Formats: sequence, structure tokens, C-alpha cells
Amino acid sequence: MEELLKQIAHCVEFGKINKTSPYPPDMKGKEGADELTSQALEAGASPDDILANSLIVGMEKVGTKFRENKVFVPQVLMSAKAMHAAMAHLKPYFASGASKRKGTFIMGTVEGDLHDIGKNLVNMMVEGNGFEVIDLGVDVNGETFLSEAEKHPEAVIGLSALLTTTMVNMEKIVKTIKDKYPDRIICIGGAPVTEAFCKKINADFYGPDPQGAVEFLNSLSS
Ligand code: B1M
Repeated sequence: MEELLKQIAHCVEFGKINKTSPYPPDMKGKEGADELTSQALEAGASPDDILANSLIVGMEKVGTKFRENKVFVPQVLMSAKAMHAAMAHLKPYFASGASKRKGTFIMGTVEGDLHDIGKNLVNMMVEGNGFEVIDLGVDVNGETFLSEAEKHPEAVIGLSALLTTTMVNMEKIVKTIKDKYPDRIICIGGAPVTEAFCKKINADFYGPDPQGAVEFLNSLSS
């Protein structure tokens, strides 16, 4: 079983989705995250075990390599696809409550901003690390964040912005949420955002990259 879990982690790390997927070239024709996850469940592995010892291991490795500029956006996207293929087998267990996620993350690109590539990467990495992600999309205003926060009282909220003209909207959104829920944890990120800006607008954490967001969420759930 240990070997099977290692193989799934390897598929996620290198973006091997299933047997027919040609990427990566050195794994052509081999089984991918899809088939191997199905085999692991049939062999008696628990969904929690597969998540913790395969998917999270693979996604953490790719997240670290991305941070160190050893892999780039396309490789991360392939890893996320492999992770999603495996997750499709696990989702029924999580949906039924038989297995639990580490927590919930509500994420959106802020009002006025349509950039979603970075947000989606963060979401994929967070999901692959065992959290439920509620993606509110782009151009999200404070009221929408607030209403979703009300539905998920334990969830951490993530805001992404790519424009210097829209990062200022983060301040308004943080205020809208904190006025009603002062203890609600809000994490912000995006190319123009800085640690100093995070402090200035009273957000709780600045994530410089997807792995940073994952590490922060893990620190809260442990
Ligand atoms: Co836009 N754009 N764009 N654009 N665009 C930039 C951001 C820009 C830097 C280009 C430039 O001028 N050099 C510039 C911003 C300048 C500024 O504000 N300082 C700019 C501009 C000006 C604009 C428009 C205003 C252009 C115009 O219409 N005149 C317009 C605005 C539209 C709007 O949003 N209202 C616009 C439009 C667009 C497109 C629609 C064409 C397209 C977006 C497509 C899409 O996202 N679906 C686009 C793109 C693609 C870019 C560039 C080329 C790439 C952005 C990107 O996806 N990067 C960008 C220039 C560049 O960066 N080279 C540019 C890759 C992505 C993986 O990185 O998003 O930084 P990033 O996310 C990272 C981290 O920031 C972090 O993790 C991610 C992964 O590492 N991160 C978080 C992000 N969110 C996080 C949240 C966290 C934690 C980490 O916790 C919650």
C-alpha cells in the first residue's frame, strides 16, 4: 500500500493524470493518479490516507518547487489536473462526511479586478493540501464575501488582486468583513500586495505565493 501511495504522490508531483495522458513524456503509457487512486481505494486505503500521504505530499513538493522557480505555471497546472483526477474518487467520501477536510477557504479576486490565473493557482494548491475551497470568482465585492462568510463561520477568507488600482479595494472588503466579524481571519495576496500593505489594511496574513497561503492555513488547522 505504501508503494501505491508513493506512486500517486509521484503522479501528482509530475502531473500524470491517467494512463492515456501523454504528459510527462517519461511516464507515457503508465497508470496515472486516476487509476492508482481507484486501486488504492479498492485495496482498502482510506480517503484520508490518500489525501494526507499522496495528494498533499505531491502538491507540497510542486508548491515548493514553484516557489523556488524550479517549475513554472504549466507544470503546476498539470499537477493540479492530476490532483483533481484523484480527488474525483475521494469527493464522495468527503461529501458524505465519512472523511473530513482540514478546513474551508473562501477565495475571490477583489472588486474591479478580472485577473484570475494566480487566484486559481492558489486555490488548486490549497485544495490539493486538504482544504475545501469556495471560489467566488473575479470582481467580488465586500457584500458577497460577507454573505459567504456568514454561511461558513469557520472559513478563512482569501483576497487576490493584481492591479494597484484594485488592491485598494481590499481595504474596503476587509473593513466590511471585520466590522461584522472582527475575529474572522483574512489572507491577502497578488503581485502588487505587500506585507506592509497587509498590516495597513488590518488583514491577518500576506501570502507571497500559493505555498505561503498553504503554510498559513496549515498553521491554523494544526
Ligand atoms: Co493584466 N495587468 N490588465 N490582464 N496582466 C498586469 C497585472 C500588469 C502588471 C501588466 C503590465 O502593465 N505590465 C498590469 C497591472 C499594472 C498595475 O496595476 N501595476 C495590468 C493591467 C494594467 C491590466 C488592464 C488594466 C489592461 C487594460 O485593459 N488597460 C486590464 C485590467 C482588467 C481588470 O482586471 N479590470 C488587464 C487585463 C488583463 C487580461 C484580462 C488581458 C489578462 C487576465 C486574464 C486572466 O487572469 N484570466 C491579463 C494578464 C494575463 C496580465 C499579466 C500578463 C499576467 C498576470 C498573471 O496571470 N500572472 C500581468 C503582467 C505580468 O504579470 N507579467 C498583467 C501569473 C500569475 C500566476 O501570477 O497573478 O501574480 P499572479 O499570482 C501569483 C501571486 O501573486 C500569488 O500567487 C500566484 C501564483 O504564484 N497570489 C496570491 C495571487 N493571489 C494570491 C492570494 C493569496 C496568496 C498568494 O492569498 C489569498
